[in-house]
Amino acid sequence: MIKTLKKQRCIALLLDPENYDPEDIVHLAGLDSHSRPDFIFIGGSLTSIHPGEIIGKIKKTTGIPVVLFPGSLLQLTDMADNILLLSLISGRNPELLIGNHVVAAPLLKKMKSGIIPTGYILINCGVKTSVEYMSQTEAIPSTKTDIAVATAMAGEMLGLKLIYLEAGSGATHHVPESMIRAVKQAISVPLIVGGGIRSAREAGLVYSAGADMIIMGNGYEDNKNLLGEVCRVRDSYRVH
Ligand code: 1GP
Repeated sequence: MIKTLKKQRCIALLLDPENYDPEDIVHLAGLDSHSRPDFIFIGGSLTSIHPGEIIGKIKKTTGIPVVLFPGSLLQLTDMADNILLLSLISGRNPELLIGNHVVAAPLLKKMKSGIIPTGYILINCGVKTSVEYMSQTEAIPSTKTDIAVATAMAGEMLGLKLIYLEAGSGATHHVPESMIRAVKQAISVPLIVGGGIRSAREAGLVYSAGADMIIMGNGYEDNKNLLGEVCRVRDSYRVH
């Protein structure tokens, strides 16, 4: 995934196993290349359904690469092409900075999925989101660009291969463009941005601020046509 992100702008569709609808897979399998996401992220805050089986079905039916975006250790599986090894570097919860990684390391070592060490940075964009509550951390205020920049820089210096600026699922607005722009200028690893992107216009603003990939979750669940519209915006940012 990192190689692809270094080459071109991308979009990932986030599916939560808790809201799994087999119709989504049928819909995704029928899309042409101009309306298909580059990746499907699977993950969520709660786990009553293990993502492994769903990932297998998505890969077989759609051929789209799947990335595990684990909400907790309970969701680990090697069915995905890649696993984001998330370090919640905006927070100060030691379990999410190193504790869970120690528990998971022996299992991850045996897995065949590519591990992507990821600096996960929560930005407060209007509401307290599930991830902020569940992680028992405080998100960086959306006005504190300097703190977000320093956090992303520290993540890269620690060796993380990807920075994820996250407004959180259901955020009232996406991460501000000024913050995206400043973070992008300060790092050389790919930057992904998600949370609160609800229209093709907003996707365009986030790309134009410098996001290498945007993540869309609720927007797709509410309106399946939005995916095609956002993919067209993505394509307009690709060099032809
Ligand atoms: C959440 O960034 C993702 O982790 C997607 O957020 O559901 O608001 O699109 P939305």
